[in-house]
Amino acid sequence: MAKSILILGACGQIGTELTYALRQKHGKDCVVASDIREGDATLMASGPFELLDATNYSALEDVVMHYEIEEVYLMAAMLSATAEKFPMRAWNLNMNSLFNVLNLAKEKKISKIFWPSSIAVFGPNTPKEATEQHTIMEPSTVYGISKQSGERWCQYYYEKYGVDVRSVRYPGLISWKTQPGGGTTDYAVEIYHKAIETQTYTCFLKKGTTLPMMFMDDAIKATLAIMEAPETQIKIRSSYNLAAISFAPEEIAASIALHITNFKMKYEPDFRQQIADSWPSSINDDSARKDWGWQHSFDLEKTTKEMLTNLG
Ligand code: AKB
Repeated sequence: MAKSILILGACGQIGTELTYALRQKHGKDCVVASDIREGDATLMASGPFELLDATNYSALEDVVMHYEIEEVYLMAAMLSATAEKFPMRAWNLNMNSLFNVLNLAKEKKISKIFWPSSIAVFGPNTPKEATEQHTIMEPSTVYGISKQSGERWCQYYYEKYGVDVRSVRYPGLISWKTQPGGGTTDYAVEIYHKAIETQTYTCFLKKGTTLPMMFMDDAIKATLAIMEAPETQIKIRSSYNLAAISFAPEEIAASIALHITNFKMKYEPDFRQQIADSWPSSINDDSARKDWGWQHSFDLEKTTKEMLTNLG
């Protein structure tokens, strides 16, 4: 029998594409999308949708019981830049939604969880290059603190209660279907929109700020792969390092200029520079590659081509 899946935060940058991918794989009626507000017309027409606040345990439990949900993908979160402005709101959203799904699994109302962590779990004292799976963390942002705490709780629920929770540390994600909101790596999406609209972009990070990034198709592929892997292959229950490409603003600008020859970039770093400076510039994801066969497909050139073709 087909399994029932619930996506929390289905209208966001990752949630939208995850909803389409899971519906294609399992059939549209098996995948319930939910968010605190409705998504665009295409998403709303693609299958069942519930207005749902992931921090409201009883509303969440009602939806889970009504649809006999087995798997939950918790994509609702406040990202790094917005979380610095609203620390308590970020903490409440990011932690309470996670506790709600972990407790549903502890009570055997659902059987599997996907929860995304982030490169934001690392901090200024973390070695920057090829950052290892297990290393100094000490995140210095509200978002990073919530993701690191979340990782500890995932591991705890797995060890104490046998909760099957799986997670990857997403790098910055580049996509054209839905815009990101409130992140530090968002510049790597905005730049394509502005390049097409005005052939100019003012970057809020300075030259030389190299960050780990990934095209959305790869992120979705990783998410489906870790969730489908046999339980014995999941050896890390906090969250797996996950990597594809790393680049600085001037490198993405150069890759755009190969297609839009009059493209010009200016730099006006703001408060997000400090967040970016606290994160690694590249990630070692050997464990994900070894344990469940992770492989990325998109380099920067291929990403730029996809973005410009689909947005143009
Ligand atoms: C952000 O910039 O906050 C996110 C992330 C790296 O988790 N994209």
